[in-house]
Amino acid sequence: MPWPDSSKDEIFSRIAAERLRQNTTLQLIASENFASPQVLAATGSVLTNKYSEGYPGRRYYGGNQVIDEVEELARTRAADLFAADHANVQPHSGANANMSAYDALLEPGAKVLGMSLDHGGHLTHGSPVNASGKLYDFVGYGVTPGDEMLDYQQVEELAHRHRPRLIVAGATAYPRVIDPVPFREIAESVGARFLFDAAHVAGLIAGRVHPNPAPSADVVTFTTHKTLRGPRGGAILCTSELARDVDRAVFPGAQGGPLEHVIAAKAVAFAEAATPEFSAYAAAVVANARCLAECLAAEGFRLVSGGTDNHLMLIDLRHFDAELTGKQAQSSLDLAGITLNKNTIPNDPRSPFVTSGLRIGTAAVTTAGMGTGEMPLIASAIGRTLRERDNSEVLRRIRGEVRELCAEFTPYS
Ligand code: DSN
Repeated sequence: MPWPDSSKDEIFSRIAAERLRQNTTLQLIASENFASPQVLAATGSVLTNKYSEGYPGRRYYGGNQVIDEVEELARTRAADLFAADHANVQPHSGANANMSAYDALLEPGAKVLGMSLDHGGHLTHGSPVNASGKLYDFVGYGVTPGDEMLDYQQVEELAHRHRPRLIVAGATAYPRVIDPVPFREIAESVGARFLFDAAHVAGLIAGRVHPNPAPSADVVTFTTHKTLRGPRGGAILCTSELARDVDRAVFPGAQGGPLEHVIAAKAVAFAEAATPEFSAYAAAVVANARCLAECLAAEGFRLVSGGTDNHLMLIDLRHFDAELTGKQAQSSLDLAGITLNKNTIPNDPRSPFVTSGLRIGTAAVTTAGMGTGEMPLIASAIGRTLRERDNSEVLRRIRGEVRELCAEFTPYS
């Protein structure tokens, strides 16, 4: 076959450079992970060539016999993994999954409760700069001013005051368990639907270390690439009653041709997540997060809510150094080979581009094989980097230590 010779395309040297970066620096972004070689193989397969608008058995193009089997496997595995009636595995992302779920459940202008972005929610939970906030009338709830735990009482009060059509639970920067049961009860008490956005904790739910929202929620949305450790993408679970509306909202409502190579990779990840090894992994992610949080507290950092029950923690930097912003801290840590992200903390006086906080997650380093023996080393490296951030010699030394640590725990050797 006379393929063009693009093997020397500089893109491939950039991919090699990114692999080297992932192998030799600490990946602590709470929404990232390392997908398995099998997930990567499926994502890079010939399934990328196929158009398959529609659903298994009801496609707009021919030649979908194999694709139908792949997508059927993916949706059956997803539904089984979370004990849900129905799964739609076509959303290209978590944001797409949420917008399609809203479209299935709501009329434009409908009142919705969601967690405020600055308290740990997500853009698609009604931020005014996002389509969710423009199309629907979101009211935000948050964490308590005292213990910084999710304020279920506020959710209940707001639900009774505003009588929303939908209550959304779930977060991107909240370090505690979100209990679906009180949300279900509050939603029922006001006749609202209940959507649980499990984007961050899907792997912890699959691994049975966090409560499964599927039996309580009308709809569960999630991403497949965070703690679940699959390819980049989204998915929706729902009751049988809502299956048709959800499917129609994804296609033709929001998307065209599904990415069947990614759906195949999702199927691989769902099967991997159903194993006892994955449950052990999920438990290790949480144990590592708890250990890292304790070690960071010992370094002088204040943790929002005092710790963590999941895969992530939020540091309030003001306690450590009143002058240090999240933006500066992220840059200094990057120089030391420690990759994480600045993040607003509840009631942050600084803007989302500057912030007073850092978000740190343990999903990727746990996949790489690190355990509670390595967490004190990571906490120490973070503490020393931020204390000595103006000393390039110290940062260079820490960069060397990080490289040595990562050499023992290489995800893609
Ligand atoms: N960007 C994701 C995160 O980092 O949590 C949410 O969409």
